[in-house]
Amino acid sequence: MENRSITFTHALCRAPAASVTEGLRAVDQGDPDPMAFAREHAAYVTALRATGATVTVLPALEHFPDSVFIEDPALVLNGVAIMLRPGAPSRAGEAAALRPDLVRHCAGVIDLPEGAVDGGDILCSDTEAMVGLSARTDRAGIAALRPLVEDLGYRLRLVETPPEILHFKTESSLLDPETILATPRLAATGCFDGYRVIETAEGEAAAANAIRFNAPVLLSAGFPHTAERLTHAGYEVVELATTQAALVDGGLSCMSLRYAIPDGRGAT
Ligand code: CIR
Repeated sequence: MENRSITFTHALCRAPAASVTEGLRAVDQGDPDPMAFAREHAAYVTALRATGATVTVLPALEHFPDSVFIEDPALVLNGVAIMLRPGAPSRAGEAAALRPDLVRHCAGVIDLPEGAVDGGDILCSDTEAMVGLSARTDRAGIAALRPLVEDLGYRLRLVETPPEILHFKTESSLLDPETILATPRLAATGCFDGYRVIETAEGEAAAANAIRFNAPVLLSAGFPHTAERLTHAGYEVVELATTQAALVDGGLSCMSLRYAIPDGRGAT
């Protein structure tokens, strides 16, 4: 079976703030422990670096409890950053706070002019960006994003994030250019028609927020049946603890902006 690798040269992460205890969540199962969060985050950064990528960890932003989830305020395509407009009021300022870093790291920076879009609602393949309408991402934002994405050589396809799911990528991830890992309920919407879909195992929906980062698939620990499915399909699986991020509705994809810069520009 072909498992074409996706090559990322860089990732940007943000250290979790002590204020992550005030992070947004749909259901309160207790606050994350900042020290434990920092340990899990450090292991995550180590796993990204182990693939050979240059990983920059930006300093924590105490004013923004959810800022460790750096995927939400920006999208990087072809080395160009699009500053998004996070849909939660407490997160709206994260894009402006991140912008100077992306000016330093990326070939260009473009601002989404209107609407609301969270990066967690954008799943990119080699050719298209699937953008999920959700409580955080609205039609005005998707309409404003479309020409920006198309100018960078991608199609934009509007999809629906089912109402009970925070972000489209809470329940899906790209494993290779043709294959998506998704929960059965998201796959059942038909939005992945044309892709090969590997479904998470029963009771393991939270495993869907994985990332293919160069050779390995990084998967949250504690989902043995989904791990087995991926291994059986030929993927190298690296399991990482995400117990603290999960308490504030986060997972593996949310904690990095992953991109490729072929000539090493921005390699700091
Ligand atoms: C939030 O509700 O915005 C954060 N507590 C979790 C964000 C997770 N981000 C993501 O799925 N891309």
